[in-house]
Amino acid sequence: MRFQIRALLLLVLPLLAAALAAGCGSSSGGGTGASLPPIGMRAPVIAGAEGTVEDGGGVFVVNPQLHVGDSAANQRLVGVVAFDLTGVTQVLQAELTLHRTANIGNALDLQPLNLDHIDGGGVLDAADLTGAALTASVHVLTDQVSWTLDVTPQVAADLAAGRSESTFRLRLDGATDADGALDHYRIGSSKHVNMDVHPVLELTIPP
Ligand SMILES: [Ca+2]
Repeated sequence: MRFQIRALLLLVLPLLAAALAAGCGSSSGGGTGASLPPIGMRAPVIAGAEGTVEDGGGVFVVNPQLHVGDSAANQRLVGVVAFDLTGVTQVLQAELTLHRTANIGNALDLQPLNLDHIDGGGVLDAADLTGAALTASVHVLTDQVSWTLDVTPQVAADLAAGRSESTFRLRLDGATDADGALDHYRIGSSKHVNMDVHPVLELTIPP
């Protein structure tokens, strides 16, 4: 009889322990996940995919400012900023901040200033000016010193499409006023000596 009881206990106890462990696991796992807050992070600028592109093929990646408007040769200039999404799989919120550092000539004559979402491919090239936007004029900007812009749908679209970067193009509505003089906005790039004017993409991601 004693052997029968012992055999029964040996059979039942491991099953009971396993059931308790499974119950505790699911309970504490759910509680822990629910209590963690979202994470805030800054996506790094991709230096080689950021800069100014000139109609006619000029590509400028080292300047401390993006030039958006036209050149003295009456060629359109657009600015491009790109951010590395490596390691990011989901985004709850994305906020892009840009800072104007100067207006040269009559840039305001070529307004408004448009922010396009483009597929930049991780490197600045002439196609960033000529290529069709993924979404044109995501935001139409008024003349301010700085802009803070919601780009959550655009970053989410990049992640959904498997792109490892988010790229935005700044362009004025008018290509050129053909006056043979520089007319452009200058917007801080990540190469500017003043870090306060660098472009910033703040992400909020799940824990
Ligand atoms: Ca001009």
